[in-house]
Amino acid sequence: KVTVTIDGIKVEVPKNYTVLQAAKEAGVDIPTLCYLREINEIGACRICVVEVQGARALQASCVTPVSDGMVIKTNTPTVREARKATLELILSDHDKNCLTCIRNGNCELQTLADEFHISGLRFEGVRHEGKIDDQSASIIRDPNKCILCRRCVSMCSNVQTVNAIGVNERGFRSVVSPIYGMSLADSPCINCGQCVISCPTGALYEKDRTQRVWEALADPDKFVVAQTAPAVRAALGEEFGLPIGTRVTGKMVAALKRLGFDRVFDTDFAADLTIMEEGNELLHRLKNGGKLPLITSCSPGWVKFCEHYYPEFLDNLSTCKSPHQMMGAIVKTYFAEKMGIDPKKIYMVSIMPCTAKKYEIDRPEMGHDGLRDVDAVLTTRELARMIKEANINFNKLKDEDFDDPLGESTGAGVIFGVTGGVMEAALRTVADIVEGKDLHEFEYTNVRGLEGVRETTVSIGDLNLKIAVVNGTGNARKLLDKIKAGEANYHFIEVMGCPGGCINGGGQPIVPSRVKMEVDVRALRAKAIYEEDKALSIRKSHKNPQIIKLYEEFLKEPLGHKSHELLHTKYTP
Ligand code: HC0
Repeated sequence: KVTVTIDGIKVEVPKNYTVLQAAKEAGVDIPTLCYLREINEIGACRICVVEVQGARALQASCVTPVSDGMVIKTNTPTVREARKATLELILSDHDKNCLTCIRNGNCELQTLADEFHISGLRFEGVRHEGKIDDQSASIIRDPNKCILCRRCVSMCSNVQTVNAIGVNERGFRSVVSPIYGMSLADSPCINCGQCVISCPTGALYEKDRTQRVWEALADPDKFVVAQTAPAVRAALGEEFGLPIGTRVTGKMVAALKRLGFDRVFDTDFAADLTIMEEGNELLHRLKNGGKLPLITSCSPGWVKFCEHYYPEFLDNLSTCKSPHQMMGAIVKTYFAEKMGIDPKKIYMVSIMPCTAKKYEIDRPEMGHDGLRDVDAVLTTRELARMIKEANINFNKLKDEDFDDPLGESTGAGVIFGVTGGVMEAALRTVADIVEGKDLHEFEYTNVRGLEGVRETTVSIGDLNLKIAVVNGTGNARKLLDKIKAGEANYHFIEVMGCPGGCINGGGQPIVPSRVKMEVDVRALRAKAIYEEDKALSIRKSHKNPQIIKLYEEFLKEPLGHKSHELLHTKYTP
């Protein structure tokens, strides 16, 4: 430990701390901009500068290590003036159309400009005029809003190891983009959107489909169906000022009904359906010498990562479509038939915490009989936008239930939203099938947690299943490299493309860096998911009465003919 004095306050902190961390400990806030805890700690923007006694120049607190006896001042005229000048220089080359910016009200640059009382701009000079890249199915890049903080680059390269974007050119001409100025659509971008939720400004954002959905809702010839992903309910409330980790399932359903959706179904139901298919796929592969490890394929960012970087593992991917695609296929067949609706009139909208789902629905595999399984994907943020636009007082809504029959779901379905959830849901069902009974012990807490890679062995009957759970494609890369090197082997692996799983998807509410410094957003949202699991009376997918009915009335059996036609696909290099 070392002792430092910050603004006259003495604190004892570990000696590997930075000045920024020590200040936090002392209760002193230092403004930051390029800083993103544990992801981008590079001291590039110099908003966080402080005076360190004895040092010749101001020091960037996010990268300056503490030393014993250090005396730091965070609020002197020199410090304030330096920070203000930096901010004004950034603003001098920034598109300042804040009122029409997607991040208006949730922009870290705007917040700082307000806090620093920027009332005029001293510097006006040459400005960048970059071209907006809107070719990707998921993500739009606006270089005119980019402040070169590199948060997105660190996320894309160091955490996700996708390396789709980097800093190109040098000096004033520097630009964050894919190489050779190509579009994100032509780059190895996996559409995970982690860059979007890392961006402090409006330089990266999702391809907004709210207008398309408004048009569908207004079309009397369309039967518009919504489905909501497991993780949306654990985060949507944040857009309306509710604390991180507030569950808003009932309000979310009520809001969707107010918006005019003809039916509101639950992707959790389809997650239960996925477990029926994928659990049996695992048992089938184990029994018949199929390709192992079986690797989950419900995260479209992960699937694209696998296609780009590890095509030799494509046969390992589960052939199950992701749950929301399965839902679309079932709505446009089973449900349409039951209701006597022409499937061509059904407009299927998936509300997802994910930007990659926007890309997934356009994949050629994801349709049948000339119809797309899903017609539009809205992120959690876009749904919030629609609710606000419709002037619905979200927080005052009374809880409502999902519609029948595809709104019924289990605790196993809801935990899909957090890393480890698909694995646990699958184990709950596989164990019952193998043991031939309704087991009372079905919480697999050893597959829970937010560590990047978790490995364990689970004994079920005669089976000793070696399993791994991975979140974030950077961790998937590590694990696959180990398998390739013959250093590890498994029967079943769950991979989610985003760190923490869908709760931290690229379509979720954007939490400012300064809040992420204080709390683990992922842990809070995960808690909400596990609470919902506990609150549900049925917690195993195969016990879902509507799933049982779907098989009786339509699919007949898992991995059967109809399932293959509608619910499965294949990924080829
Ligand atoms: Fe997920 Fe899903 S759990 S990918 O993480 O499998 O996005 O929430 O909707 O489809 O169910 C995201 C979340 C989903 C799907 C489900 C899966």
